[in-house]
Amino acid sequence: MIDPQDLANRLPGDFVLGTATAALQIEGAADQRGRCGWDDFADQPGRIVDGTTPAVTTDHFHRVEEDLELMRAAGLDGYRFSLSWPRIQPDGSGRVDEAGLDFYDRLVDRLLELDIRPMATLYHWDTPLPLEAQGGWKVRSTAERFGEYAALVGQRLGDRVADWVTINEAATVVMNGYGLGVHSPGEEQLCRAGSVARNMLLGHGHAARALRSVPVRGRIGITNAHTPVTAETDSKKDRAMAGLLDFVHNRLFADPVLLGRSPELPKGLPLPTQVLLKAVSRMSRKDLDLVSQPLDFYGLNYYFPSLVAAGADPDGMSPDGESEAAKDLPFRLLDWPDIPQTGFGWPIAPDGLRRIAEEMAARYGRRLPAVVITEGGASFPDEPSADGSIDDEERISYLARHLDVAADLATGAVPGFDLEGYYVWTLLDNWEWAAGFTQRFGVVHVDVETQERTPKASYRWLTRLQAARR
Ligand code: IFM
Repeated sequence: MIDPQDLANRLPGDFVLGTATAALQIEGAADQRGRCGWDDFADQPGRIVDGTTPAVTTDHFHRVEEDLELMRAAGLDGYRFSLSWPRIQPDGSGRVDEAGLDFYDRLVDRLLELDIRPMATLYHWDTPLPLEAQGGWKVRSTAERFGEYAALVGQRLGDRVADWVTINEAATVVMNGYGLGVHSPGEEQLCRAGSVARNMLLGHGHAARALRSVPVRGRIGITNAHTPVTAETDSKKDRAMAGLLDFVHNRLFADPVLLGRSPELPKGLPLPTQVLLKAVSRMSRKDLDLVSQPLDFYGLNYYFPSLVAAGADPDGMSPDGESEAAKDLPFRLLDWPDIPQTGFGWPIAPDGLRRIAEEMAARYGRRLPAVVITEGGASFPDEPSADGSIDDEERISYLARHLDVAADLATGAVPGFDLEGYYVWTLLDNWEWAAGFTQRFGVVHVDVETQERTPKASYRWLTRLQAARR
């Protein structure tokens, strides 16, 4: 077990250690915001494993002071939260709900009072329902609406938010939401993947430009989830499919944003796959200029590495659930032999983080700005013991081992990859999208019946680590 004191000695003094959350996963108070695509999705029978909805979740909207106190008491340096677009702009355009904006205004003020660095994500998957009804990210106009929303939020919070993330994990939205249908809006249209990705890239571009022109005082970045990809065998087919997954997760968004050019399709892809990615592989110069404005930091979410083989899973299993469309994918993901897994079945492999750092430094060189790990964490079936305590040793080990690699990356282990911080996913056991409350990622347990918060052993470990750093 890694000693918190040892880790504390190795993390630079200005390294930001915080927790990350997303509005729809914790806020609740659905009666005080507009509806979003996920509200409709969750209302459809069978979509969410345990039948729960985002209506109440952890009721953070009403318990924000209690949750801030948890952060303060742990001595956390930063807090990454997302702004609920439908709480601020219920129709996704035009009218602003001032009460919604007030909530975030107060949140930012309180964070600053507590000396916790505020990082605000503009879009963490809660597309306002009226926009979703008009085509969501399938249509270019959503990108423009997103830019307008970014501008109005920037005007209100731009003097105090330290870091802005435009979009969180666009690849997950493209694949799970529009391609495989296991997330909102539940569409199984893999053929749309290229145009949805292009529109989300444009959304990022419009938002970054809007924030710059306000101008906001904080730094601007984007967050993508990256996974190092390994082919099961050295066969041509397996290698081509590893290239495809690498393209989707590691380059589809990062290449246009950081290099200002369309990502090059890997060699050996079957023709239908090339066709469906056409929209993004042939973006116009004007679009690429919008998308590739210089960023102040790059947000990296790292959870696990991927092992890939050619050929669809005959049962239609995608990593995030069953999907008819997954039977049309030209690849499937495999379990890693001999690597322990989280509750979600994700392999626990801190070395994958080092590999991603090496790959990114090699590919982007000087175009890679400072990096912040905007999410990392693990779900485990934590159950309170008889005395009410929750001893989540596996999560402590997960965090310690990943922070150990982070400490190396923050001190020059991979030249060109300058790591500035790590945000633990997540503070509270939250509503884990299609998994509802069946996957618990929090360092604080939440009883969803009573809303009682119980810090787990991992929360106390983080507290000790932060105390040791001071
Ligand atoms: O809960 C999600 C989060 O919303 C996006 N990144 C991955 C997390 C764990 O699945």
